[in-house]
Amino acid sequence: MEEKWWQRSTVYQIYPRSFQDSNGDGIGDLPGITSRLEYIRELGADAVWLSPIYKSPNDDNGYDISDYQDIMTEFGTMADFDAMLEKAHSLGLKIVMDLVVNHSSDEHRWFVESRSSRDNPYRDYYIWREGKEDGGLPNNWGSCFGGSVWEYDEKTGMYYMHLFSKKQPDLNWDNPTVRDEVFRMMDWWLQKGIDGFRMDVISLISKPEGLPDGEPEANGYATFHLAANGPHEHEYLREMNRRVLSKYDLLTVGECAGVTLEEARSYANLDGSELSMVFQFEHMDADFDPVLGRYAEQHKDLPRLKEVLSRWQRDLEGIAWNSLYWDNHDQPRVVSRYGSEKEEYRETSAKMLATCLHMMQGTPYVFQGEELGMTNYPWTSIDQINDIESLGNYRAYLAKGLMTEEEGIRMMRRRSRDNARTPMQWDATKNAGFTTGTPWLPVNPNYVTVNAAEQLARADSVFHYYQRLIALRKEMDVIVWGHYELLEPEHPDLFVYTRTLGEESLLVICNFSEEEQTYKIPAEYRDSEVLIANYDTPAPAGKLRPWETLVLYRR
Ligand code: TEU
Ligand code: CA
Repeated sequence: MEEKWWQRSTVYQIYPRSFQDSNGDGIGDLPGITSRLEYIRELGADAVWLSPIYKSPNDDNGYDISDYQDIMTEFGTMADFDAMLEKAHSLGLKIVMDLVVNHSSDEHRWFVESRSSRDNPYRDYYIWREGKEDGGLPNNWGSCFGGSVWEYDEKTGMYYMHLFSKKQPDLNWDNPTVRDEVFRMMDWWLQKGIDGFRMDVISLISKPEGLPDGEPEANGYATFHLAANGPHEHEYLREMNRRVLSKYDLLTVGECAGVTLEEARSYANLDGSELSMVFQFEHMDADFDPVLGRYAEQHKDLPRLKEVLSRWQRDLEGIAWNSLYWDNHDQPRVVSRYGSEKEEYRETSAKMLATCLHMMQGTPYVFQGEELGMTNYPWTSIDQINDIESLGNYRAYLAKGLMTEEEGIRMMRRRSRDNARTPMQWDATKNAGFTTGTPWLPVNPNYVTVNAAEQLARADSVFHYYQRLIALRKEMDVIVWGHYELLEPEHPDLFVYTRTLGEESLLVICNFSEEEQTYKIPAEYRDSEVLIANYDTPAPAGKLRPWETLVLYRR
């Protein structure tokens, strides 16, 4: 099969609000991004995924769009966008836009029309239902952000569905006019010259027939994931592909909440009939509490994490394409999650985690600041939190008596999406060089030591380590195409795997712990070249040091 450009690429994700402010209002913006594109080029990434920059009232920081063909006021103008796109292309960087079309903002003119009367022509653009006979809600699904997915609208006496906030009403994809509108809008952006789409919760667009109740969870509601992989999902994506995507050479990645491996083989099939790849969540769930889910004490379970990642490696090979990620704007920082925040180990563990992911098959995604080993924020009060999901769930859990305030704050430190959204740490000057004003979210106090300027100036920094990993993928077919095999599946602290392509093979060894581990390198790799490692001296025979990683290459 002919190689696609995105199969050897690494994507850098920007959360625009937190990347670079250019005018001192404390909010990142498009001119700010433009001024930092060289930095991304320096890292070696091939493409940038921009979280939403469209017009939005910012109930969910841009994931609630009120005009798909205009720019968010705080971020700049369409002229700023065009300048950014041009600069990116001149540097050889592709631009992948976030496409949020499972829902719009309630301030989008479609919804303003839709809610105005039962027979408005836009009524059927959204999902309206009557309450149950007994006066109950149309069904028992719970929103991702806490509470029901149904909001009662006085004006017309019916409920509309919102899988996310009530300011994010779900679009009705079963209405062909909605699909026409969305496809036309996508084409408009593609005509501008963008290089792909990251499709927000695209797995949720086809709702199941009859919207049946589900089994309630600890919070009293059935999961909104009941809407995942619905009856017309693949039909709609194939239609999108046929009518829009197939006309261009794009990177498309579907964010697929609730996706199974079986489903992914269809979404991300190498035949190109739907999308290039998906973001799956199974490995993100591997440390969740079995009952309380993600807002509970984490359970590091390396055998489980290995099982999940290895299964995706194995079962998509030759059939579909993987995306590889630890961090994004919805996840706590991976160093705080699976590595160490301790100063003596932070960088070592960040490099280990990077190696573990970047030696796998798929397209790696690096979220802003991950390449510096940025960590979670030490939140001390709920008042510091901005994220709608964190606030909604915090309130819901407290109201249900599932946790105390103190436990709630501890959960925010472990889990809040705002851990990923604190401003990018550029240098050691005030506000980490992010803004001259007051940043919209606080800057992590560790910016004085953890920042890009310091790391660019130091050869053994996390930044330069990522740079090497990204360059290796460019040079080595075995990283792109090698067959994956997991070794030591049951080991509680070591993640070890091989990649093999013809005569070439890699042995990837990762110590996911602060303890020294005993490990005997398999005989066939004893004299192999060290491709990359996070210690600059060889490990003592039969041992691995805290958070150690090394990749051995043999041919
Ligand atoms: O997230 C979708 C999603 O599935 C959530 O469950 C997400 O994984 C959760 O917040 C993790 O804790 C997407 C966007 O990435 C997110 O930022 C938006 O808030 C959401 O859709 C609604 O558009
Ligand atoms: Ca600004």
